[in-house]
Amino acid sequence: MEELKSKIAAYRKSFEEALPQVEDSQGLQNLRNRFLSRKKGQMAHLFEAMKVLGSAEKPQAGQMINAFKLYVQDKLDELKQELEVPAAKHDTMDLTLPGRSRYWGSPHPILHFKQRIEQIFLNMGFVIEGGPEVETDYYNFEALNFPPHHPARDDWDTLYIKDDLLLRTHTSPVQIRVMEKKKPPIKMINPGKVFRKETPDPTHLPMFFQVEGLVVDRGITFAHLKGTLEYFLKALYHDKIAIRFRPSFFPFTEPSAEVDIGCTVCNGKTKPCRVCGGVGWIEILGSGMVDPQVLKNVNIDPEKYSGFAFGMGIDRTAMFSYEIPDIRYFYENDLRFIRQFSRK
Ligand code: 2NL
Repeated sequence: MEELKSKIAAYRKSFEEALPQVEDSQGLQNLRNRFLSRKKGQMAHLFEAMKVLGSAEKPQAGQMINAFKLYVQDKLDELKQELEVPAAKHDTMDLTLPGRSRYWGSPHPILHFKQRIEQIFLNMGFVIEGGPEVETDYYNFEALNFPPHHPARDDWDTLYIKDDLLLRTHTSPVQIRVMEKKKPPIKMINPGKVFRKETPDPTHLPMFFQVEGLVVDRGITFAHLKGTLEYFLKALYHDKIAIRFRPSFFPFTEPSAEVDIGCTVCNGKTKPCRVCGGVGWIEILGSGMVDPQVLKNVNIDPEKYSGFAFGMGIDRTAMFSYEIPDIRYFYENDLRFIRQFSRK
């Protein structure tokens, strides 16, 4: 019995020495044969040696040899897997396949559209300005010639913080602030957030983006307004886009005009068009010659200087351009929506 025990210990030791030397499946097979071969293996040898023991000792001896055998089998199976896995991986990996592309992130569609607009005006020599989102009644309404009881001043439309403090309802106060500080020539645009008291629906949100522009200098006429806006719209869409000017009214411009472009989807040819409703035209900009009273309010002499201004909704125009049916999609942060605008 003692002899058997020391044999098992010696075999175990030689197995443990041999195991880390195995480098490939051939080496593994050799080791397996050396220990587990039915006839000549070390295990067969041990079972042979057991035969000489008395019947009282046999069960314990059998247990010891079996435990050793299981141990050897386990270790060999383990090593077999280790040797096989990398080989299998190599066999199934198709090195000619293109790599998996990674998503790099992209500008939000509103930001992207805003940057396209900015670039067109930068190319025409405009500068980009900005200003506060919390404004006073004076900059948001008074300086812009809104009469005291104009409906826009109603707190039905405007989000008031205090009596004289409100969230700007348009970006125009920035132009007033710029005209107060810098004297003509002024050639600027100012994009930014504006706020209105609205219940969210497919075309309204209490916060959205606008971009406004202002040019003030000696001798600025409606022809400059028309040429600039036509150039801008042709750059934003394409040279052949139809453009029309319609008379309109704003408290801060006189005369005023709204600008429409021909529907880029149906061009007025299909009656119920999902973009223009079959009208054929889309209202895209408001504009006009700066009212002389507004110039006086910022101490610019309207006898010497004149100017034109315009404004447009960024969200609204992006919705139309990308055919997005609901403004709320822009702000839900659903990546399935956002990633459609990624520049791959
Ligand atoms: C629209 C129309 C407009 C202006 C904005 C403006 C600003 C100053 C003086 C005169 Cl300081 N005008 N801005 C002028 C005409 C139209 O916006 O539909 N916006 C979304």
